[in-house]
Amino acid sequence: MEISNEIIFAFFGTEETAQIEVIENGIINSTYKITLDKAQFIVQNININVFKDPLNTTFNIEKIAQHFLQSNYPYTVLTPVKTTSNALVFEYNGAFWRAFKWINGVPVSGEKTKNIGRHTGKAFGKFIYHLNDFQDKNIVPSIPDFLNFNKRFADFKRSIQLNSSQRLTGIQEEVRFLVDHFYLVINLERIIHDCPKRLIHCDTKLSNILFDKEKNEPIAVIDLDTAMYGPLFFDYSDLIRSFAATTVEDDPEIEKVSLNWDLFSAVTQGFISEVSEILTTSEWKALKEGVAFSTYIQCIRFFTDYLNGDTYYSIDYPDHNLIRGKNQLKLFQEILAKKHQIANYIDLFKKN
Ligand code: GN1
Ligand code: MG
Repeated sequence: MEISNEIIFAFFGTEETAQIEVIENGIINSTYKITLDKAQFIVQNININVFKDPLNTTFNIEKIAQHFLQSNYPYTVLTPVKTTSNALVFEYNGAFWRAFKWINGVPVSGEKTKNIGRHTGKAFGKFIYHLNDFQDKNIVPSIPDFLNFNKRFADFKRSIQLNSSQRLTGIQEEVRFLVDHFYLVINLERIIHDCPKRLIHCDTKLSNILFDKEKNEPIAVIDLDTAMYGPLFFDYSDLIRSFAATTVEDDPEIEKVSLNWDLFSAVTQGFISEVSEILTTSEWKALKEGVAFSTYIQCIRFFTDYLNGDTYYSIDYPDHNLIRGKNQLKLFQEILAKKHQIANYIDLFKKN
């Protein structure tokens, strides 16, 4: 979605000196850096196929920002900037736009290290910890059923039955494996039932943390679109999926995909060190039982989109979702293979 001067004017009352830069982060929204004289901002087009209620999605972020600003949250707060007529979202030609204060940090671009892993785990752990006492009934899930795992599976089954893009023949084996592992969802649902619902991030990947360039430490947790009430283990599981993998989620060299133990242990240590104080017995159990869960769900989501003809995720080439699905399937298998080792490692942090 292309940005135009009208949008910049709506938020800042001027567009004359605006310099526009595209920011590549995420596969759902389109993001721009706007520089006006010396001030910088983020302006974002909200993908309304995914976030069907862009105003409430942004309102959630505003409420979380207010909570953080009033607490001793240690990071810079992602803060929405309103339009000159005091609106959180600006509609223009059927598209929805919003702006944020600029945060002077950078996503990690080089190799993932244990040090970055510890910091990343800590950053997402602190995010949850500092929302421990945040009970706002007005938080509306930005995507209904985002954490409804039975529905994710039902959607997957429907895409198999419909086979609308005639792609099923090529992935029969993968589909069978995933269907055979549905018991994971059933087992997890039982544990989740006993876990408190917390405000979690739901997209805990490295690129959603901005680091201080000089100190190489986190300064902000960003991309709060999917922040909603749900089970804490999901954020941990997604952190493992995205951070502890040996390669990126769309690496076509599937044989390269595995779990890097050093990265796994570093990110786990960082995360648990921040949340252990608030974890319930069921949550400890869910961390162990659910470690491969988000990878399984992500895998199903990529294959569902592939079977549906690529209607959800943006793709760079025709088989992009196929590669993503295969890649995540390999990761899922690798995590499953280390499940006991992982559980033993998590137990090391449990004091009683
Ligand atoms: C999407 O657009 P991005 O990268 O922030 C997706 C996440 C997936 C992720 C996989 C709203 O996030 O759930 O884990 O892609 N966000 C949504 O890269 O579906
Ligand atoms: Mg996201």
